[in-house]
Amino acid sequence: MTTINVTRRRLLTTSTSVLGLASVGAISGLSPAAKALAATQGDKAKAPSLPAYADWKDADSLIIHSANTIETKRHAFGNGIITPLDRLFVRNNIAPPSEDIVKDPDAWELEIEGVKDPVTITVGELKKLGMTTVAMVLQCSGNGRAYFPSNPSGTQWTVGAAGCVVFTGVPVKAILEHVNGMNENAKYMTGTGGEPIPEGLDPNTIQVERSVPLEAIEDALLAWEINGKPLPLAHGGPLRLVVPGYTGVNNVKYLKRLAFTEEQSAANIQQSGYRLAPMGEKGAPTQESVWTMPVKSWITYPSDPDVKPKAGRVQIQGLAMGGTTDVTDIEVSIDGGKTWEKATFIGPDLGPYAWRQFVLSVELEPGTYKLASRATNKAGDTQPEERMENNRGYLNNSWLDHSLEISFT
Ligand SMILES: Nc1nc2c(c(=O)[nH]1)N[C@H]1C(S)=C(S)[C@@H](COP(=O)(O)O)O[C@H]1N2
Ligand SMILES: [Mo]
Repeated sequence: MTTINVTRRRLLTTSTSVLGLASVGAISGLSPAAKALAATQGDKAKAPSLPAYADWKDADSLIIHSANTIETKRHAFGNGIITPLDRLFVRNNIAPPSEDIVKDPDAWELEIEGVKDPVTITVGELKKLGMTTVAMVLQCSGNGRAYFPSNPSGTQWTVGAAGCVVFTGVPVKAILEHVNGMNENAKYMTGTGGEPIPEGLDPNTIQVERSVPLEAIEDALLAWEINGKPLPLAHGGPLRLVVPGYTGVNNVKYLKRLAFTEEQSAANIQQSGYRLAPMGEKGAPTQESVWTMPVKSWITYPSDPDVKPKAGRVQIQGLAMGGTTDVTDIEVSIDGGKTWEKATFIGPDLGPYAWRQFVLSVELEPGTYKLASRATNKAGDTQPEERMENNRGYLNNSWLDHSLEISFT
């Protein structure tokens, strides 16, 4: 069954790629589990190569959808809790700025507005204001989009537009202290990306500028380091707004302006992009913005379509995240969700925003099993069986969609 699916996918990829269509979404007739497996491996035969700004990444671990959309293969998260940088996904909505901006990171300038004492400050100066570190899941709003039966437009991410990383920088609260607080009328924290905007273009059409509610300030930081390394251009260097618990897009890279605003950004990416639009409807400011992440988990082992797992004693492994609060429970099913067994969290607990590794030790007869995982967080939210339908395919946390059909020999 696996072989057939993969073959079908290759054929479809060949025919649709000419038109520039996303490949995985074309496999609409398959069950979520079959889609999940077919999609895990990307397309080795035709994989485009890594773009220059990310050419230091490990191509074998990645599905290169395009120069600006690169995902981690399901079996390539590794067995540790932190996602290695060379395997971490990359997403740019528009082309990234020149590599020159990370040559002298401390010289990068940030404008701070909507505060009592507005200031332009360098990264070098920001480093004197305070320091914090957070371990957190960075995840694209559209991660899991490939499993929506409605085939929403956008990158056909499966599970790999996510990683657990460690950011280090200055707390936003420390910055606010430095500028004597925000303006009284402020309702949002707005971050602006430093991509150059072509002359003559209305910045609102392409500028990556996102607003988040003020409650996000509590744990937010401006980061210059990721996993112990200076923030590379691909991940937003020299300076990135980091908002733990919020989806990828709210973590603005190449941050050139931080503002405390009464209104949300006027940019399209805020007004109509990243909205939970009803099916068939365009995004609009009246709809809910894609901000916080829901509870979610997925199995990572076994999931390599090139390796046939052996029956007998098997350690089923995966990753589980709480979203904005700790993940507290994890269950695994080997029969497609008919019955569930409690799995065990392993490894360190790096706080509410990080994911946790889990394992379930089982004895399996040869045969085909449908593996699923279902997480619950501290707020009592459990992963639903079905995704929440929305026009652009955001926030998929359906356990069924992320399940996998695996044959053990
Ligand atoms: N300036 C800027 N920030 C950005 C983006 C962008 O295109 N430009 N893309 C966003 C989106 S949609 C995601 S999912 C994350 C991806 O982060 P990563 O490339 O470090 O994995 O960055 C976010 N921040
Ligand atoms: Mo994203």
